Amino acid sequence: MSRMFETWRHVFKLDPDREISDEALEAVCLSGSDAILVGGSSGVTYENTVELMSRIRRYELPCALEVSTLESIVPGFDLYLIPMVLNTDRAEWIVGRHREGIESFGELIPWDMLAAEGYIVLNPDSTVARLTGAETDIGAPAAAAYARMADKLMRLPIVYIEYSGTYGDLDLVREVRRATSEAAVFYGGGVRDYQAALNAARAADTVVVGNVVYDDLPSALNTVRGVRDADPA
Ligand code: 1GP
Repeated sequence: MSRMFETWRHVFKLDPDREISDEALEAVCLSGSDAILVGGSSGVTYENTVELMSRIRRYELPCALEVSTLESIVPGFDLYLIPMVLNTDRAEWIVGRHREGIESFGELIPWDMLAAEGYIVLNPDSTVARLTGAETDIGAPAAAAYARMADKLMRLPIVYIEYSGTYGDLDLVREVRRATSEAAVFYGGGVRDYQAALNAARAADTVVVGNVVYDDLPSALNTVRGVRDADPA
């Protein structure tokens, strides 16, 4: 398994189903962010994933695919992140689709380029929560228990606190981080400016910034500085 994500403090998540101009993409890729994560909860196809990957490939930073459907797995990324939703009772999102993928691709899977993410989905209004039937109404103790399970029992290398679309409870994120020892804690959701990024970076190992790229690019670029400023010089 690749552990290249362990050095990532700031990541931009780009959605293949959304338009981004060449100028905006260049600004994002030259922003000083540590990596680009390609992924989305709906409308992701092989074609739009190839297209976005090849545009990002003009730049030097690492580029990872967060696999959401079997049809959109494109070769050529540096890393493949495999989400497993922990707080759902729908097994297809924990192990079901994964089993199908392993059955279909079998020997072709480059295991050393994969890393699993234990997702804890916490915004009930997000597409990912609706899609996966996530039980979002859980408190910090339950989230920390999921994280500990991911870290200690399942040995997942990443725990991903997903508030997609809304800024989350950073006390919960801190509690999750305290509960894990090996896994990296990713935080994503509603990081839209410098201060939100700085605070999230103090709570999590890696901060994922998505939507604001499409709504307010200058503010999105400031999140890189926010995350940098969270660390002592
Ligand atoms: C989404 O966690 C990411 O998967 C980032 O969330 O789009 O709210 O920044 P936002």
